[in-house]
Amino acid sequence: MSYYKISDLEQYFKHYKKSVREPRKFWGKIAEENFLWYQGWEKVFEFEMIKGEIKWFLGGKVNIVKNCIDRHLSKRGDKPAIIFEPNSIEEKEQIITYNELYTRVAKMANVLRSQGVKKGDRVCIYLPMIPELAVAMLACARIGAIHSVIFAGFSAAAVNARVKDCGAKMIITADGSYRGAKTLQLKTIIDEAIKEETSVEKVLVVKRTGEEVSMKEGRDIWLAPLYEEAEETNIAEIMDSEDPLFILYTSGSTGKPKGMVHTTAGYMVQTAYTFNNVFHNNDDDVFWCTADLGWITGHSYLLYGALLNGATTVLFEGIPTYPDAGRFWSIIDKYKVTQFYTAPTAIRSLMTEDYEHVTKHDLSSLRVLGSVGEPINEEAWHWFNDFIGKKRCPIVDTWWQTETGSIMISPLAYVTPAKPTYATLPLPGIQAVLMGEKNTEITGNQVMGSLCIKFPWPSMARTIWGDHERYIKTYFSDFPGTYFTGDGALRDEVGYYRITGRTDDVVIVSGHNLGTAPIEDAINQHPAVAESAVVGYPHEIKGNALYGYITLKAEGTSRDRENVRKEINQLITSHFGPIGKLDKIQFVDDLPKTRSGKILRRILRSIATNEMDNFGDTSTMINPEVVQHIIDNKL
Ligand code: 6R9
Repeated sequence: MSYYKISDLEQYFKHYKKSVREPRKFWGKIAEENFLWYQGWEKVFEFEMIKGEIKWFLGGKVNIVKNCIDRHLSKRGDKPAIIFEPNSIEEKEQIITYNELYTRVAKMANVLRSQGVKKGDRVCIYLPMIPELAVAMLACARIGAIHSVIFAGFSAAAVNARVKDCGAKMIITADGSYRGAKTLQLKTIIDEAIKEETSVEKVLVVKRTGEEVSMKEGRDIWLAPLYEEAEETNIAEIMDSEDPLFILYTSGSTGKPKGMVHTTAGYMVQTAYTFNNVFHNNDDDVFWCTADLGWITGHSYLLYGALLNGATTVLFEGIPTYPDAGRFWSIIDKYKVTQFYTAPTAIRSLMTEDYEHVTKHDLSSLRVLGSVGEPINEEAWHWFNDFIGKKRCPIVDTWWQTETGSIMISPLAYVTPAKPTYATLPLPGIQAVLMGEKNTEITGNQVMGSLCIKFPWPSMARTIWGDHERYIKTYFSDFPGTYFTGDGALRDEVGYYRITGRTDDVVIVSGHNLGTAPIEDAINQHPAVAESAVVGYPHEIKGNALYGYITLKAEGTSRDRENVRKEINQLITSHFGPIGKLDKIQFVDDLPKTRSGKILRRILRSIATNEMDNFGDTSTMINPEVVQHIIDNKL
């Protein structure tokens, strides 16, 4: 019996039960049968949740890049590993086979070693979505250096905070990057970020745009001449299962970002396993995840999960609207993409565009659609299903986090059923529970609570870099004995989970707990509405009342605002009764968002409650200019 691929619903339940009853056997077998180890482990896991101490595959020796590349070479050497689609449609794509990827990674690894990078050193990577980014991550992992990718849109201050926090020895960057019609100067931002003394000894610069850059003697080096000279083979470092693989920063609601530390073997085993099952992976597939490699979704599925399974993965440098709003659909057509994995924010924005952008392209290669990052509202779900998947592609609404490393709750394409706005069932190995006050588990169905996981899983982040106390406090203290996700969820009559948003997005109106995500979902069904965000603010009588920030579709802006207001509240009433009605509705041009597309409800809540002097950590915001505009027009 192999547990690596689930074939049908019945088997899903069997595997799930096995994973709960005999987790050692379940994960042990998956790890043993599907990966290359230098040396097997002595113990599958060991943990103490209260102390946030979790270890998997103890004593095992492994290198994740040997598993991503080397072991595929005999069978799949000529198969495309990475398809690179540049920002400009004038520039030619690159089809990088597994053989070619081996050579590129080996050369880059040799360059890094020649520049003094050793096992355990931290390397920050600040690169656009070009092959060098993937290659740099893999090269670090190959030699045991800990990569920390910083999204190449972050400000100098945000880079500075991250570089300092992890004590990076090297930064890998580029002269500049292309984003749609714009060019950004990356090297200048790095210069600014490390203008004062930091731990950084070397800055390795990739040439991309041909921008003029200043090179600091002794610190800054061009990659190209070193890379040309580098040897084409490389001996990988032998890593312990629990050696750190990477640090990835995720924003905290207050204070400084958290450097989540992921380790080698558990991360490898579970990203591979979930990729294979959630996306119904077949050998001739072309997988496309639109997330940037600077996010966990890019790490786990665009890169590691895909390569671990020997799949072909698309790396797209540009943006969905350049040169026109049909770019995504043209890429699907061009490479005959079979799995398309994107975010609700992208879907919501593309569905407001002319439908001709879609119909111009042949999307018949698609087999699976995926969504991640935020609750997907019903309207977006149906548009995705009807117009992109033509009702023949299962949609996997995948719930997970930077901290969880891999997908936790999601339909499995062609195996378990989907239900709009529901992440549905936990994957085998994931013991999801809903917790209520006083640390009690809420059992039964048709209930709501704080989403926790009561048993460890292999790809859990092991700590916050340099701050284990904060790790314990954030994830293991609210509901001792479990991992607390920070999200609220409800479980329906058949046991499917629906994520209702962060628990701080729950508003108590006249004593009723209202999750804001389902209310937004109702609002978004209004034909004039593009996007919405609902937050609570104090109210004399009700305790709290609801404040909605709403953007309208292009054709919606000409409609009478008062009517739209009324209709929105009628819609909400029809779903939740009058309790869910918004007391205030402000129409805005845009909502503040993180660079990965999440609506920053925290900021909107501060505005609604008049606490505008402290917005917390705003370094991840992509459009700070909209905030002032919203404040100026506040109701
Ligand atoms: C993978 C990723 C994690 C938070 C998470 C939750 C929200 C992610 C979701 C979802 C509803 C989904 N989230 N996927 N909410 N449905 N399918 O996004 O990681 O950037 O760390 O964010 O995103 O609130 O707790 P990360």
